[in-house]
Amino acid sequence: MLDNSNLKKTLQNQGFGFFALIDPDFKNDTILDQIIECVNNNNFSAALVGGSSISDEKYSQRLKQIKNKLNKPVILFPGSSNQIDKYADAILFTSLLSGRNPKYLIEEQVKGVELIKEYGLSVIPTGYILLDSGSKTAVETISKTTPLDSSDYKNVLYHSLAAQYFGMDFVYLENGSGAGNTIDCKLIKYVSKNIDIPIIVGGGIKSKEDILSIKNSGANFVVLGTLLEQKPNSEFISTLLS
Ligand code: 1GP
Repeated sequence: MLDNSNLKKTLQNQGFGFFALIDPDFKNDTILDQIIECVNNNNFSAALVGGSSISDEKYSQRLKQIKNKLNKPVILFPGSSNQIDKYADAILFTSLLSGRNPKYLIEEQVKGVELIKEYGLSVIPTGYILLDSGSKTAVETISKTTPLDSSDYKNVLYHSLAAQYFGMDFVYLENGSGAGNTIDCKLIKYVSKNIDIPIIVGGGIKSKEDILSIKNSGANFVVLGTLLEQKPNSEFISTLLS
């Protein structure tokens, strides 16, 4: 169990680990308990909780369920300032640096700070970088931003360095939830060799091979979302994470 009082530092110094992504939306209602159990029973450092959009009014109720039952830190990963909630330990305070939409670069963040302060959430500043995975993802559609061309290594690095120079604690290279493929490992290696802050990688991870390649490329955290929803089975996930 991680020490919540210094979650950010603990995660930064972890070397390599896993984040479970839990989307607290209506679509996961019937499997939410299974997902929570799976996260509890496996080697996840924390759960990222949030979604691009929530289709009903039960977001906070589900978050409470997650917070009460999960024996790991709950880190909000909000799609907008509306998803800031008290049933969490921390928040991945992201800015969508790959995009040029002020709403996701700074406006939603400014809207969110009052509640973040009121709830005393631990803040983890993170540069969020959406990469082109070959097909349109929810983040792209909702944020109305263009992902970075993942073959332009220098541009991806420069965005990652911007996150570092802003003083952010992590850079999150995102291929989009449910992406057909994972991020090019040569790109991860190139970025990791040239920045000093830890890298979170997510989007389209489906197998142990994917995880090992991403780990060997120098990433610090791998995010599993869709896979957990498709197979919320502790044994399966345990084989994957071991
Ligand atoms: C999305 O990177 C995460 O923000 C997880 O992606 O759902 O494809 O695992 P998947």
